[in-house]
Amino acid sequence: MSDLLSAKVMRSHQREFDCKLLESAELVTAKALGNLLKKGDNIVVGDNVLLEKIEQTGEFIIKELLERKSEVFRVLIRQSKKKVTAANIDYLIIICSSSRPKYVRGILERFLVRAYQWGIEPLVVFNKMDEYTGEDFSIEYEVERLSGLGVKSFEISALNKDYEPEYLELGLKDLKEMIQNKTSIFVGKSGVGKSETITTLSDGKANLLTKSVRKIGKGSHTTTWSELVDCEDFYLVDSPGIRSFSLDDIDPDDLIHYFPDVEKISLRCDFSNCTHLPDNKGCAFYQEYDPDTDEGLMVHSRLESYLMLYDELSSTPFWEKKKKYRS
Ligand SMILES: Nc1nc2c(ncn2[C@@H]2O[C@H](COP(=O)(O)OP(=O)(O)OP(=O)(O)O)[C@@H](O)[C@H]2O)c(=O)[nH]1
Ligand SMILES: [Mg+2]
Ligand SMILES: [Zn+2]
Repeated sequence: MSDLLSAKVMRSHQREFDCKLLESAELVTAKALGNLLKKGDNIVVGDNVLLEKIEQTGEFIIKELLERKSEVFRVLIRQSKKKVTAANIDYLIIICSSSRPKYVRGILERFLVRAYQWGIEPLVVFNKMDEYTGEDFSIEYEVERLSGLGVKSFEISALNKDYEPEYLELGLKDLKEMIQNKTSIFVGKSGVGKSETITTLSDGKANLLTKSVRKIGKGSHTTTWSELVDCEDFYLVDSPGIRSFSLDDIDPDDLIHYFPDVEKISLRCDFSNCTHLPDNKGCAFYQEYDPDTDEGLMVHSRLESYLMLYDELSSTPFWEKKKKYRS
């Protein structure tokens, strides 16, 4: 048997994968053997694999899927298993628009839940700053709120590379520096500028991969739903696979673990079954944080997001969903 080659999965089709050989940076198409696919999760973009080259035919076969350091996934409640859409992601880049479409804090909060669930560090990008007026929301308040969670925010204009941050310290250059040698996945509402930002960050390289893969790859590429954009010094994913903002695959009782700041305070409530409503006795949120102070306001606004999502997830009890899907 010939030596195995280390490679990274750049695009996935049904059973064929465009892989980049790590040593030569050459792009090749590789097949996965049936038993590898059946054993566990599918092979997804970002996966690190070992390939064997069949000398007679020149074909590449994926022999081994290497351990993942992170996974982007949803839970398939019916089958009680995870559906992974990307692997080995370092940053979840949540793009918000500062003009149109309007900034919606609720969407940001949902993606933060995913970041904590997946164990991937979130970075928040306020794009379209060239059109920011301050009428719809205060970016300074949002940034302060995020920094209270330990989340970094960047202020950019994907269309105008020379835009300098006015309200924040961090801009496009800082974002680019941050993602060097890392793999980042972009999420956000349609129209916020994910593709535009990827194009800007990649300095036009975003299109190179598509062209070269088309040349090498076989058959139609219309089934492609996710790809890793090779920017030489870093990788970016613009994934249509996670466009849904719904969190309904999360057990409401697990939700608090994905609000680490809320969870920390809730441990100080007098009763372990405290529901953190204003008339609850001994609730740490009302005893310790006055909403009339700056800090209190932020704590209560995070609590509000948590309670709203908890209600939403509880409206169809998790076990009901499970039963419904099972029958
Ligand atoms: N003024 C301004 N417009 C921008 C900026 N970034 C993106 N746009 C425009 O906003 C529109 C949407 O940008 P896209 O990059 O396609 O948005 P997207 O998030 O990829 O949207 P989907 O692919 O639908 O999810 C395009 O017309 C962009 O040119 C910006 O910084 N400033
Ligand atoms: Mg797009
Ligand atoms: Zn409480």
